[in-house]
Amino acid sequence: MKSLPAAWQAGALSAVKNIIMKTELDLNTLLYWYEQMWTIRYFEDNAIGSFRKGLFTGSTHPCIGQEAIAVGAGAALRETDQVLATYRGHGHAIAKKLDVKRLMAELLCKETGCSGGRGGSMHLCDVSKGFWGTNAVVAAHIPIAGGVALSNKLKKNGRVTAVFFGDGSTCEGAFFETLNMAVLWKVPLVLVCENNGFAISVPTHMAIPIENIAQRAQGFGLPGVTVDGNDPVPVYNAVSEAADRARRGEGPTLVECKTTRWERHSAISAGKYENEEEAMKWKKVDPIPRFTKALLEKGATEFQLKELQERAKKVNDEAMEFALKSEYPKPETVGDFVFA
Ligand SMILES: Cc1ncc(C[n+]2csc(CCOP(=O)(O)OP(=O)(O)O)c2C)c(N)n1
Repeated sequence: MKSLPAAWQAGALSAVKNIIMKTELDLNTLLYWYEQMWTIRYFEDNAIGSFRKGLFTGSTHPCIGQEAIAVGAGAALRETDQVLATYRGHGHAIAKKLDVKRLMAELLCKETGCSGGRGGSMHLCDVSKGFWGTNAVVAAHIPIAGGVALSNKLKKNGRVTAVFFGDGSTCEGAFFETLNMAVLWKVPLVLVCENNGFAISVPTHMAIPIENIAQRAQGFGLPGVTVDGNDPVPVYNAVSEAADRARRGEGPTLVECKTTRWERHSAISAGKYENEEEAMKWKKVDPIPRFTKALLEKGATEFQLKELQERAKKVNDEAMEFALKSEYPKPETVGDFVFA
């Protein structure tokens, strides 16, 4: 595999304007985001660790390095709004306030899991929280999200649907078809592309001949914007604006968040960076230390930050314990939730 493409060097990202110090957001809100980012990071550490210990099979797709998108976008949405995501969706489920215990139990396929242990890592769902699920099929959830958004429009309930997907998904027909209909019918949909520079082992520039995925919006008549996805504040600003626009009845917006994928594509697949030195350089854009620095400059104390990080770890330690102690679904319940 080739080393990281030039447009993806750490320098290119840090050149993107960091607007955190200009934002109106208060420190407490930003501290909550910080805790959420750590909650996602520890969750993913536990997910990878559990897989390696053989606590579950299949696979798992960590979003380590991409936490700022889930947190920034999640903060821009209302509790009643709906979210759909890909298999790389643990962070989005946490940002949508799903119970971390039930999420970890789902990864371990336990009956206490959010999907009753039937889904595992790639099929997390809790409709009561507006989390309409993660999906293993690339781009398959994008038209579903369009349908959910259309239903909001017809019901006039003021809800917005946000759908998260990778750069590779934007090569699928389902993505283009959804854009076309969503613009035509002005549905309240926010499309968030998490451009992490790779689709499994294929660098984005080898599959997509344009600089920014947001340019794809031009051909469909909707606004497209590219932001630094390793900072939750620009993500929050862009998704807030997109959600406001959707709520005003003006239709969908495409928000591209440039980010990094630290780990291999998934716990079982290829796609580890060939050039480790390059990958290490890349890690300099880790959203957590970057956000830490910004928070300290904004007046947070080291002590406050340490406490929040520890709390995030404790939540995950407890979730792990809960998941391990939970039972597997009973064999006689195999037909439950199945309809024909
Ligand atoms: C329809 C379909 N085609 C192929 C696959 C195999 N596959 C799983 S993930 C993936 C790459 C997707 O990359 P991207 O959309 O950039 O998302 P990322 O994994 O980087 O978050 C592929 C090809 C699949 N799951 N579904």
